[in-house]
Amino acid sequence: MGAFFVVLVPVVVTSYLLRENRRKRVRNQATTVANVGGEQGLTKRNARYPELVETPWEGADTLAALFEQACARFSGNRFLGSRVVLKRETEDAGDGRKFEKVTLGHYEWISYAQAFLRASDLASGLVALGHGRGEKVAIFAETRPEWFLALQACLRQNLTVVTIYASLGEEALVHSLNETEVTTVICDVKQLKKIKDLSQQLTSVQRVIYMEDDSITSEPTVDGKIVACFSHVEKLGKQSPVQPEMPLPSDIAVIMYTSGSTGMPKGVMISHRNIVATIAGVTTSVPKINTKDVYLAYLPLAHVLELAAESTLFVAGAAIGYGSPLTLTDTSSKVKHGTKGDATELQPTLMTAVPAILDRVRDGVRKKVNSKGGITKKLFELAYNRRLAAIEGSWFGAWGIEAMLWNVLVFKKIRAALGGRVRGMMSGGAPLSGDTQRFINICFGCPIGQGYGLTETCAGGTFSQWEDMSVGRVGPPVAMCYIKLVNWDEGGYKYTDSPMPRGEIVIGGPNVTMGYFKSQAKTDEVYKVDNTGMRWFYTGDIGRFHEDGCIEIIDRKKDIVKLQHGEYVSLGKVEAVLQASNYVENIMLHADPYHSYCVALVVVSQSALEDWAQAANVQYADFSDLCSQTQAIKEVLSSLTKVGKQGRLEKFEIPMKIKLLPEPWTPESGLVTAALKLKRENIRKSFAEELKVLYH
Ligand SMILES: *[C@@H]1O[C@H](CO)[C@@H](O)[C@H](O)[C@H]1NC(C)=O
Ligand SMILES: *[C@@H]1O[C@H](CO)[C@@H](O)[C@H](O)[C@H]1NC(C)=O
Ligand SMILES: CC(=O)N[C@H]1CO[C@H](CO)[C@@H](O)[C@@H]1O
Repeated sequence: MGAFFVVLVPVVVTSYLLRENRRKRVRNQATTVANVGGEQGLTKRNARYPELVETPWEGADTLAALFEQACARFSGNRFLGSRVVLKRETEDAGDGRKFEKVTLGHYEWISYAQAFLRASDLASGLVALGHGRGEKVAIFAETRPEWFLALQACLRQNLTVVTIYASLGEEALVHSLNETEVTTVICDVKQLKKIKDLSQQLTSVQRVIYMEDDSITSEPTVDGKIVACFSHVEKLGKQSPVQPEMPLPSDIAVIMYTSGSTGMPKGVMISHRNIVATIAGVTTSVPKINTKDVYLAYLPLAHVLELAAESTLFVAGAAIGYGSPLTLTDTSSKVKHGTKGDATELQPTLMTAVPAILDRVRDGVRKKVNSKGGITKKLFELAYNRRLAAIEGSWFGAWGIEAMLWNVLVFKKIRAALGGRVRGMMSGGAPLSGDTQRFINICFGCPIGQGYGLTETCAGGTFSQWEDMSVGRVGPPVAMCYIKLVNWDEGGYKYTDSPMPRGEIVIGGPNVTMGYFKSQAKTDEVYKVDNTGMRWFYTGDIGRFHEDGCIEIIDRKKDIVKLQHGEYVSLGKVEAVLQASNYVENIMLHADPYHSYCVALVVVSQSALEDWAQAANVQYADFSDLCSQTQAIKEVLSSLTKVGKQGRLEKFEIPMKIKLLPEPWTPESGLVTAALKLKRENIRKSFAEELKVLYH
């Protein structure tokens, strides 16, 4: 017993001191107040640097220059990896539905030097194919090495690249290509079909270059356009090389079309200076990215988050292995049973994920543990709660040996699902729930760096510190930008509020983009230039500064509705709380200013509701029938009320009536954005009838 204490006490004391030390460091280091121009407010910047950072290293002030220099620095290193499809099969699910299953090979890599040669050849090939100076190229494809090579090829010729989410509708596609007068489209085979169908309307497009894959059986054609495959264009370029035309920092590198919550998508003009500043900033936020890191790339590169992440990794000389959301793990839907998913094959050290994906990972693990039941479940719960207590600071659980024990006994198997080597994840695009953050921290044993940023700020904004274990916050400003809070009087938020200053988040610095393409009026609404020439973007998000300078997003400007009796309801805030109900897959709160209460549309979790129905002995024909039953509605409503009360919502904030929807909301249906944020206007329109009934 005595010996036990001799060992235990020093361990506990040391770990306590280490933790206190870490807390202090976080508190002291995060931010300093900055003196800037523009609208009055409270402005902070990252305290680790005396000035905003603008480039990762001297002389690398465009993405094209960075690429050339990184490829020379790391020439022999592995750079871009991908897997070939060995076999495609169609499997019957038994209920008439058919699923495609693929068997994929090992990762095959090209080095930095090879990537540079291929991008240079492709750049020359574009010229040889007739693409003119100053004309724009669109890349319209899923994430893969050729996407990245195509981007770098264009930038080397000072060509602006237009990017479009693959999930935007046809109308949006035609609109973006037409508005930017794109003459060459580089796409994958899947998107080629779309281009073919729409070719009549794509009047400016003259050339289509497709990235070949194993599904091509004959040479495709598109009416009235030159069609060439990727490798052919590379070959053309090899035969007739041309001098690069390197861009300036102020030249536009990318026009990124993002789905607005209303109307046609808007093209955000991102300059080389913008992207380079973002890379410089993110590099300072993720600790020690280096040539040994392996990154699993699978999110759309047409999303600024992924573009920033991959760009940051190549500047560090890391290896980037490409995968897809449908083949991510051994149990992903498209992976042939018994073969390896991308993560287990690649064994990445770093990954990026949007909160919706992490939520799914969490639910998947929970479901698996619950289905095993018995001792497995008990052990998991014990381990989880012990680790949770440790992370949240109860002194005993921080004991390192215990953590090791749980890792070996319980978490190792879970970690193996992502290859077992992940040392950090980056999350962005939407707020991550505290519950999911903790779950990933514990089960995968790695920190999650949460970022807050927008396409309009080239992903720049804030990024949480690796060692900061608190939840619900998005960290201090990244080293390349200022974060300013300004008053929003209508919502009652002031930057002079105490103890925490609150207000609309305004982002300024070299990362702030040049505005929306051909849309000066919209640009002027949300961008402002101050008397020192600094650009500021008004995000519409409401945040507050914690004592250590970290930002917490607490509200959204346009999502506030004033009810009949004058109470303000913040839709986003309430939805975030109600999301905690296990019945909720997705939820949209609706508040009509002409009524005194709220209603909600709830996309229900099929498994949760059916489990309840079975336990409660409720009979139903099919899931959609179950969703319409009064008893089911009552059950979900009472669950919402319960989590609402736990989340300290006011009575008027909790929906009084709800409609259960059996069908999920997907980007294809136009009800959520590609980043899975609600498109309120579209949802309101689609369910106008249901909403009317709820207010009846
Ligand atoms: C790059 O292209 C843009 C648009 O065509 C042009 O305005 C700019 O001057 C070019 N930059 C250089 C360095 O030639
Ligand atoms: C394409 O753009 C031109 C102007 O650049 C416009 O007149 C035309 O209506 C547009 N067509 C479509 C299909 O959007
Ligand atoms: C175009 C732009 O926004 N330029 C600004 C970039 O940031 C620096 C400060 O770091 C300003 O001086 C520039 O005006």
